[in-house]
Amino acid sequence: MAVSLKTPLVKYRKGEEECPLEMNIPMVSAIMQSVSGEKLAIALAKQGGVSFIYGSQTIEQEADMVRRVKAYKKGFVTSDSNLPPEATLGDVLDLKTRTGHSTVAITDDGTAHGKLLGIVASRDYRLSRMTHDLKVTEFMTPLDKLVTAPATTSLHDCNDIIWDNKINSLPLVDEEGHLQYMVFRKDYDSHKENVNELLDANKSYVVGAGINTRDYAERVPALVEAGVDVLCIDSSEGFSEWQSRTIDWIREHYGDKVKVGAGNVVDRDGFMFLAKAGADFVKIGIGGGSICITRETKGIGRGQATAVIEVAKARDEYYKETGIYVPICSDGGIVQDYHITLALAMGADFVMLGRYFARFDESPTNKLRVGGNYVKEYWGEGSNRARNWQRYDLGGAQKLSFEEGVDSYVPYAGPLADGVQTTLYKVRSTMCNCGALSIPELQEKARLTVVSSTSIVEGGSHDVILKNNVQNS
Ligand code: MZP
Repeated sequence: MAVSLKTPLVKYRKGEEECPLEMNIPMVSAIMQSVSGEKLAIALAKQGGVSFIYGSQTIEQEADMVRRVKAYKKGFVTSDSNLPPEATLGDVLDLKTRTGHSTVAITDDGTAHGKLLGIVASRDYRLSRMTHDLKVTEFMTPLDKLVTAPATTSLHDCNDIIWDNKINSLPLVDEEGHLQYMVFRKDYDSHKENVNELLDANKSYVVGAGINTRDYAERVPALVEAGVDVLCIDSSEGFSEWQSRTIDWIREHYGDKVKVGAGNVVDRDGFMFLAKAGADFVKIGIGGGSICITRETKGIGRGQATAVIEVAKARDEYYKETGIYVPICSDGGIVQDYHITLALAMGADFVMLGRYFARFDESPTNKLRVGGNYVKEYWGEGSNRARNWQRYDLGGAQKLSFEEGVDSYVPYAGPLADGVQTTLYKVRSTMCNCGALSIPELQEKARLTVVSSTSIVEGGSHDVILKNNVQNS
């Protein structure tokens, strides 16, 4: 399907300039301890989205996480048995990815959909699969001939490796300097530039990070120094002078170079306030998160769809007035995959998800077996477990006075890449149904209609006995 899910992450003068930071998919991960660690950030960036590393940790810890994501080299796609035997250099791949890989395909854009430039294989791979995929083995030569660099060579040293034109190989080592993979080139010379560009150029994945309105004067410089690409003020209530002051401080010290989103708001006034304050994007949502009990405890918030529709109108109005397009993010409450498409159709430029990403292998929480099923832990930033008082602080005491979030389990869902790819197939498919090949086209063409609860029941399977539910006696 030739559907583009490209979307802007930060504001720009639409029609006059390119957006300085775009995403290939409209998904970002929530600024939460139980969601956005470095592993998830790398896995999501590989799919074209962006993680916001959680801010409810020390400045040093957060900056270190950002640094490690940025140190990870772009251009590698993990794959294994799904590598098509007929793959040759230059092919466009659509690889299914999974962990425990034994081969890595190097593609020109670092995603599974890019052009195949080379293949990295582990020792195991060679032993177990060499005889099966003859075409793949064309990229390989016997292992003993491949060790052309000292075992201490690190990825960063690729520049210095003297290529042996006969075998066209490059050893890659792990963090401790042990040889892990070899890069093989079939006809190195004709692809030299591509390979050099990927392995010598310091391409890294885009990563975001959460900040708060208290310690920004220390946290922002540390994150910028670590290489962060975009920041977001993480707060349950964004329509506040504290956010405006935080943005002012960033503009004063970094001008427009440091990108910062703000939120959360739920109406036109909130959006206008943050847009005028200089936010690079605005996040929408109060009380709709799966782990959130803000509405129950404080009685504030708004239905997510109502909030997104109103804020999207305000964004368009602001663009007409100023020529500046400030992207908006629908944050929280996504349960079904189609909720993402709905949020986009209602006007969101991208969505932020917590529960969704917490379910995957790469989230930083424990995988447990509960009642015969695998689950992962997932807790709110307003829970006693996270104790993120800065997110809920409105200028009072420096503590979490009462809980606004719960500690919970979510069903385990395997590797992120598989989950995200399935979700996006569905999003693209719905877009095709609406005759839309891009997100702006979806927003223009989709027809939204209010449905009754009877219609929702009708929309699922009904009045049949599902075979899966029949107990064998
Ligand atoms: P969800 O994707 O799990 O439905 O919602 C995730 C969002 O809930 C986060 O991005 C954040 O805005 C919000 N959140 C995080 N912690 C809490 C809480 O403890 C919360 N109340 O509402």
